[in-house]
Amino acid sequence: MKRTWWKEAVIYQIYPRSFMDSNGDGIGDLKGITSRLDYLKQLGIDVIWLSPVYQSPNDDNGYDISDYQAIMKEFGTMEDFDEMLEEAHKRGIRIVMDLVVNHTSDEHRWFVESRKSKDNPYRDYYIWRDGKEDGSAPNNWGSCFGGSAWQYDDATDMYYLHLFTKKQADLNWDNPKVRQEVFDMMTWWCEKGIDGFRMDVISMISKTPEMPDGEVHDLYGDYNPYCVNGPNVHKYLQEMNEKVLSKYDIMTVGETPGVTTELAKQYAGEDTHELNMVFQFEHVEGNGKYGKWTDERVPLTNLKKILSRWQNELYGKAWNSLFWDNHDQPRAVSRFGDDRPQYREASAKMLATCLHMMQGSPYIYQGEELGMTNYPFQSPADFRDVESINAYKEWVEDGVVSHEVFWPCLLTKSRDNARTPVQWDDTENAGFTTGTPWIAVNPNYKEINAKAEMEDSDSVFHYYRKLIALRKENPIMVYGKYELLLEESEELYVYTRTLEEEKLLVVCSFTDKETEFTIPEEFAGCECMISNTGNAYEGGTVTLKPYEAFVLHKK
Ligand code: TEU
Ligand code: CA
Repeated sequence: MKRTWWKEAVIYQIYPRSFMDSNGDGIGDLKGITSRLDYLKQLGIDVIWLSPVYQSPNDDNGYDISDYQAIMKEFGTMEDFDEMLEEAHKRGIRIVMDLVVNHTSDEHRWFVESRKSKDNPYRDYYIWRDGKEDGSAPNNWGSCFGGSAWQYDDATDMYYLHLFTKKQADLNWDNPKVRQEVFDMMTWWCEKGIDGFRMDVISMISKTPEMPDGEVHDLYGDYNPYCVNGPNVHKYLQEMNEKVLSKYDIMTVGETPGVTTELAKQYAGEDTHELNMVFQFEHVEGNGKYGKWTDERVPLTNLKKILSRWQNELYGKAWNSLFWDNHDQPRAVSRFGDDRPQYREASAKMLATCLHMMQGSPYIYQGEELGMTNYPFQSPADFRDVESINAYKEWVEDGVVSHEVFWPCLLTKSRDNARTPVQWDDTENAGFTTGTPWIAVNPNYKEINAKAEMEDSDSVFHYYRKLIALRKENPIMVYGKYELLLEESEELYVYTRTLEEEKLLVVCSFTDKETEFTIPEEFAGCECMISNTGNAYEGGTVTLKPYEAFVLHKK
């Protein structure tokens, strides 16, 4: 397996709107990020993945871009960006940009032109179709954020495709001019000195031209078989690699909903010349009752099965990303751990251990390193996210399910859980802003905040710092081969990593009960690399505390 810097890197995701506000308007911004680079340096991360900072009308918080070469006014200026990049580089931190090119905002210059007339030079930049004979949408596809995936447009009496909101029009990647525009824009950013791209829904850029009706699972027809991993996606990524990516020493990660391990070997294969790594979603989706909405947990055995399959099948062939949460997911500790006060810290550290010891590049979502939790939403008016707002309307207000049934699902899975401001200290608004925050601050900021955790050597923050530092000293964490033990256990996630003579035993308890565990013979007397309890074990059968985690190192 080739050794590369991006396999060894730990990546920290910043959702700028909620990270740090520098000017009191309640919205996080670039100067805010620059002011916290020393914090990130102390944590020890190598790379920042910056969620979109481009000009945008913010229908989907920047994932609807109206100018790829301008900075969103609320976030600052291009000078602020350059300063942030320079200051990050000074500290040895790289910056990876979010590249959202499956769609643009309907306010992007290309779309403004495209919708004007059927013979506009930009017409074919987007996906236009005639309605059915009765005037209804071209097919039954539903958009990811509710409603039809087609929007009727008066000017030319045709529909355009939007897999996300109607202000996010899908680009037509089959048009070579579109590809060239995107590649030129990417080159422009690379020349500026950025360090890579996280590519939004890149598995969805190539659509099956026929576009038949999809199977109806819940409210609308499913576009997935016709839009995800479409016919030309690999061809287009290879072209992008040849024309742009291969010219720079950058990191690329494809956000690839619907990717399988087989396909990952193509998207992110060692020698396939597409991307460096993928984000796969199997462990964070799939058990929804109403579309993605559910309040149920995935059983640990399922989680292990999924993660282990990814570990084993990609080994030596392709590279994966590791994550428990991001800006689209609930908070890790609330979802996979236990956010009750007596268990929050232990379970947050346990989850970190479990993830960072696996093979792949670990991603930390802002606030995860503090063990930040889901938000206690009280009413639908608390939500800011277009997905949550639309879902409530479509499922509850339109009478599909009752408020009582749907509400716990929204609470559990709303993306806004991840989007409340980072809790910096115990002053008003958690030190995020001196103004009124655009989304409420979690009321638990007096207990959970960066300042308090930096002062406490036993905090979740310092545990993450230690894990990140260990990765730098122990190539086995990056390159060792994974093997799952105790497949059937619903309480314990135990695995080993092996690199030549060296071996790690990773033991993680996912339960609030004490559990018995027998340390395999070969690890008896081995050094403890990290532990969230401070317990030291010689070997034999031991009683683990709730959410205990430790790693033994055989050299
Ligand atoms: O998300 C795409 C994606 O995979 C969605 O299906 C995601 O699961 C969604 O948030 C459903 O809960 C990316 C971005 O990460 C997301 O923030 C954007 O809203 C979306 O693309 C459109 O650009
Ligand atoms: Ca601001």
